Amino acid sequence: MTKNTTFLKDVNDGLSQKVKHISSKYFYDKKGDQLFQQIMEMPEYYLTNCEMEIFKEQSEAIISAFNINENQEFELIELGAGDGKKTQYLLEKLLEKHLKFKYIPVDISQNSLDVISTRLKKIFPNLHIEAMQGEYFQVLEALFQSKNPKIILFIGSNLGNLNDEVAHDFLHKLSDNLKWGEKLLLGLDLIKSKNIVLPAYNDSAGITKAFNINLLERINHEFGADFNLEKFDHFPYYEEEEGIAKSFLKSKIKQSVFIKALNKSFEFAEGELITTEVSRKYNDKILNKILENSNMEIQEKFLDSENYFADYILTKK
Ligand code: AVI
Repeated sequence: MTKNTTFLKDVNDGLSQKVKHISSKYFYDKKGDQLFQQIMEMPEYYLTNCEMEIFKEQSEAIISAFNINENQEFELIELGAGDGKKTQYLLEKLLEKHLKFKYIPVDISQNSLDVISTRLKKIFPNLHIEAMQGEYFQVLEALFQSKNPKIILFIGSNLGNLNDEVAHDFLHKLSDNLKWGEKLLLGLDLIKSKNIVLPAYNDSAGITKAFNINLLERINHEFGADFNLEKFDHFPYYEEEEGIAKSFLKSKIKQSVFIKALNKSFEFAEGELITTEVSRKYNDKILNKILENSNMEIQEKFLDSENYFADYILTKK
């Protein structure tokens, strides 16, 4: 199946359910990538600044925790690399130390990979970089072909966009591929109060709204659908006890939407929701539960000054 037919099938399946949903992995077309870049600049979206601070201030300590053998070339693999602006601090320090490594950014978006490769080659002419396009689950095998030791970066709380079961399966699969002592640097947003989390998913400039609605625009473009973008609202939700920020698209009226590529109409009641994203927030207990029996354990945790965000170093046992 091509990427596009999988997307079409997922749209059909998701909109045919009693509780409608479309996966957030489809947010990231070219416009979606740009909107996400803008979200990261929003004052309400604290995640990026907090993790940036950790990388800026604590890269030296993070590298120590990696326990790198200076005589051995290793691979630094970044899953969901995005724009690489945080990783830049780590790369700078690794290069300063003349450590031998290849940086492999992996992303679903070829566009993001092109941007990151061009930018990093300009800043670090000596950096050995080899980008890989694909979805995390699908590229794992290809990534573990080489015998060199690996350090995996999975930052930006990207894990949070997977529900707990999928996150569990993913980390277990990743762990199965790691050798004893190899590390995973896992950046996770921590559970905190609603008055901080909710605005991050509902910025006053309306960028997150545009990011969510762009999913419908994408379906219009790619599959000849007639979603009226004015007739859907961005609806964010967060409760601290649950610790999961959720985004929905809410139908403002009772309406019918035709998708040409499926030759099918879908009915929406007034106020009906389409789930488009979950962004889980974590604490040690939740992470340990997900890691149960994975043969990976928390070795160290780096926090920002507000204690909003954590970069965990996990070690394979
Ligand atoms: C990529 N991911 C970790 C972001 C998040 O916070 O869940 C995506 C995002 N969705 C809305 N704003 C940002």
